[in-house]
Amino acid sequence: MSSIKGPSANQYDGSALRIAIVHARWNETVIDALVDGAVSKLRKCGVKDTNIVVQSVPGSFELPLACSKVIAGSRVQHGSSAGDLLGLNFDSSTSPRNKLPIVTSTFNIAPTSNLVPNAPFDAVIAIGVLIKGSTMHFEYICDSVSHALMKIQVDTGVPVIFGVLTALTDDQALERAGIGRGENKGHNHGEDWGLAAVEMATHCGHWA
Ligand code: DLZ
Repeated sequence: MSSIKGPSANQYDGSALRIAIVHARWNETVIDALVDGAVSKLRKCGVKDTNIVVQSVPGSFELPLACSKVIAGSRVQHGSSAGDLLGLNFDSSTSPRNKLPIVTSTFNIAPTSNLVPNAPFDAVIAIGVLIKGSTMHFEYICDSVSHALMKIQVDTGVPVIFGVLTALTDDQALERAGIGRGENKGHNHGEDWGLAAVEMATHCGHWA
């Protein structure tokens, strides 16, 4: 019997949406697959490449601050470069995206040209991969990051999609990025996060 888990597949039109992806760089192979999955689903939903901004941070612990700055930075006035406005030294050259054909051919990740002040993001996808080690580090980061990301979306009203894998083993992480080592490659959860971003961004403004 096939699995009953997962969301039902509604289709949304993302052609008018602007979405940011903020990802950690720890566990890069898995991150790369998840970010690819999210970007490809955004595109399938019609989100334009110029309206997809990808930023990276060192680790998952840095995701909440970066998401919060990305949301705030896209709402401030014209006049400065986005990097200045964000107060973060984002550098797209450090993103794993740069190593993939998707980036070098068509995907515009340049943060300062893409982050248009006064063009707020309709949703942010926070992507990280936490894999349990031998200390309590994993538990502390999982707990603080999930609470902080929830608080940002509730406080700002901008949907923040929880794209943080909290895996007990390397294999769990690989399978949830669709690149499992066994016969079953698993499912790429990045695709679900892309779809969730478009759905939340589409509906969010209409619930008030
Ligand atoms: C330090 C650390 C460790 C041990 N493991 C991970 C991990 O599995 N996934 C991840 O995204 N980040 C990890 N980090 C880095 C922290 O998130 C953070 O970047 C550092 O503690 C600096 O604040």
